[in-house]
Amino acid sequence: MIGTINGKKVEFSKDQTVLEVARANGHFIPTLCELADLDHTPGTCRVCLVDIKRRNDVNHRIVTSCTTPMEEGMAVLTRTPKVRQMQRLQVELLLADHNQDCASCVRHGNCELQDVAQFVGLEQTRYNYPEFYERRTRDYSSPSVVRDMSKCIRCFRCVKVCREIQGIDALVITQKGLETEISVRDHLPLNESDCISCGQCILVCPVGALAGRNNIEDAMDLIYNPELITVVQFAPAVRTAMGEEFNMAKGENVEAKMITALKRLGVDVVLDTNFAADLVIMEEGSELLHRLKNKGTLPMFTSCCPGWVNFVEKNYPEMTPNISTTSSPQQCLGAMAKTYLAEKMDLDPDRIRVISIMPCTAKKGEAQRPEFQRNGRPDVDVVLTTREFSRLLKREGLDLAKLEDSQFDNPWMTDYSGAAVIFGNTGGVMEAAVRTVHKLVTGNELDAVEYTDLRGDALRREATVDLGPALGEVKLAVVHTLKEARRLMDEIKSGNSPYGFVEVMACPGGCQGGGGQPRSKHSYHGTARERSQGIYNIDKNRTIRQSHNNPMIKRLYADFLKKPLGHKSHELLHTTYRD
Ligand code: HC0
Ligand code: SF4
Repeated sequence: MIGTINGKKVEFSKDQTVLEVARANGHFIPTLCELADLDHTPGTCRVCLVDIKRRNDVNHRIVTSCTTPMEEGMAVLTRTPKVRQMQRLQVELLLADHNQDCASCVRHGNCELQDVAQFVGLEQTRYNYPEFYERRTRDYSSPSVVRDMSKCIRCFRCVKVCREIQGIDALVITQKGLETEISVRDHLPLNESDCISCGQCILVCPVGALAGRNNIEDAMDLIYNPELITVVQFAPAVRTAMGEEFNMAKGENVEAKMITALKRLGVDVVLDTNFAADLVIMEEGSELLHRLKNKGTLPMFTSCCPGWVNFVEKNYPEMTPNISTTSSPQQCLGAMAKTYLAEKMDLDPDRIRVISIMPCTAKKGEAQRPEFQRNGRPDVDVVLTTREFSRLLKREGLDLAKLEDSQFDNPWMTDYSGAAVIFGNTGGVMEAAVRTVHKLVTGNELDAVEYTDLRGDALRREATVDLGPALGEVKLAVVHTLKEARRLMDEIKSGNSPYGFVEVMACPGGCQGGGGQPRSKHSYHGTARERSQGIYNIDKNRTIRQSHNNPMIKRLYADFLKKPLGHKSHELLHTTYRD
């Protein structure tokens, strides 16, 4: 089919909207509710206005381009004075009911409403009605996610993500007309609701209505306190996403520049969560074998994703014994820093504070769990997301892209295998576990290191691993998104599940798609492929690719832990989740 946009001929197929055809042909139309790759019925923000004239029309009319199908012979104009004036008015109306305290907003400089206000040439807002927005809910109950509905523009993207991608459905639309609000189901505070803190809603929020909890000041208080020894760890998936905040190539590994940045900030010890991922494989792999040999609770679930753990506790409490007792790498690293590292470096454990940089909002809640406090102190003191750490660097005047490279210089807890870094992708924990479990059982390394059946985008992947005559074949499943996890759990509950070991990551794509990662403004997970490939490339280039071959892990066991599942491991690296 053929029509025109701004006088230029365009070809399109039936069922395409004016917005889609315009976008495909390089004509920019602003939007605040529509989001590419989110299957979402838009039409609420009304800023995507265009002028159209159908084939048999006499007059032009102004319509929303996201809801109007492109038709044969249709002439579309996107930038007429009338269109610009109406778009400007629409943005003014949105701002009238929007908290205009932009200077202190977490999205300042990165807000889609600001972008659109600039695009339509708004120089002054004529309307501002605090009596409307001030009475809207501000909810600071969750350790991970802050809801400030005084900034909400009711685009409904968050409702869609929580319902359709995660299958949680914690967010609902309440009231009507001017009173419309996005609420938490049953008007509960977020921390008492079904929300599992994954932060996916934050990734799609165009404004500052949904944000990660801000712990930058808490981290600075620790780093700039001369009495304290600050230890910072960063997660596998942070290093291939953080460059996006500094205009670096998508998927580029910025680990070496992050080390420099942390040193410049005055951090005392820089460690790598990857080291602890290798440690987790030793413990969790041994735990799986123990469960298989002793007819323990199966299938065993991975425990490293705190959104998933929250989900099991809230929805399937009877299955918490299926969750591996091995703590997540974040928590294991904290526990080791305050014991093993303190011993090796002759540091006073009471003066050590651990800060994590994570791609995940739920990790903030994980660090605060009572299970992970020892002698009244948490193993991990403060968690920053990738976005928060980027903001911290920017406000300290550090441009990651311009920093020189540094190497880890701590000799105890920094080395990592390729198996550890792939934890950041969906399927990575399972693949890393298979590499080690195979060796533990058979004494031989796997012929092919890369277990490709476990890779990919499918919401569920399966594989079978042969663990020899004594244990036989074990069926493995890898799942991402909680909607798919719920399906799997219902199968297990009804006795229709063949699996022995299951990895679940709450966020699409695993941690690389975590709710604390940089946003892609015009799509939901726009850089997932590059981030994920970046992670697999790091694995490919590591000399050591199995957790059990990491020399620093070998030394940790020789000098301190003695053996996996030993007494010290149980005390420091294992936990029981409560129902
Ligand atoms: Fe992950 Fe992790 S892999 S959960 O996604 O297991 O957040 O990157 O740090 O803890 O290692 C997140 C990422 C981690 C943990 C690790 C695990
Ligand atoms: Fe839903 Fe996740 Fe947002 Fe909670 S954090 S409201 S579970 S999308």
